Amino acid sequence: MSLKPQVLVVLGSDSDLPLMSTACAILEEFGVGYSLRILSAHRVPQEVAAVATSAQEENYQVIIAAAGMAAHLPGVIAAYTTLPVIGVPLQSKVLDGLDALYSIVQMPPGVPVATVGINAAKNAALLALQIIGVNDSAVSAALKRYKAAMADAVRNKDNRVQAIGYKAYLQEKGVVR
Ligand code: RP5
Repeated sequence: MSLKPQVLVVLGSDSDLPLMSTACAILEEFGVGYSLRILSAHRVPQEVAAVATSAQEENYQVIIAAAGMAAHLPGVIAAYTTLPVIGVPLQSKVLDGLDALYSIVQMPPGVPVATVGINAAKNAALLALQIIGVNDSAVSAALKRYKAAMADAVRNKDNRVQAIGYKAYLQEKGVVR
């Protein structure tokens, strides 16, 4: 695994950073380098075009682009590059993220954006790692360990609920009914 930035993470605003910091944390956990930029398709369109155009020659493998509201950032980036672009629609107050989801997912034929769920920063980072893992056996092996740990966690929960019943299980988890 390398710390050389392989993932370009672009946010439409610094207000997107608290949520998207989860994606950065996952990339760090896997030891994959990334660059983080705050750029807006509407407020600084020339900079977006320049960054997207040069991303491939700068050796990025994949781009994660997150934005809320009329979220054109991932689609505009995809227009300027053949690198895979993962779009993250972010929740806004008025339309709850559906505005961003529709803006990102409904790309015209020829310019795909791999859209994850609303606010799905974690899945965006994991999908980026899976793309890198196609040609990086260390990242691929780390992803397999990650999935195995997830499966173990579910098995432990299943064993526990079977052992003590749902009432004690909820009590143990601090869920008040
Ligand atoms: C989008 O508009 C950004 O991605 C952000 O989610 C939303 C609001 O931006 P700010 O007004 O907080 O900068 O472009």
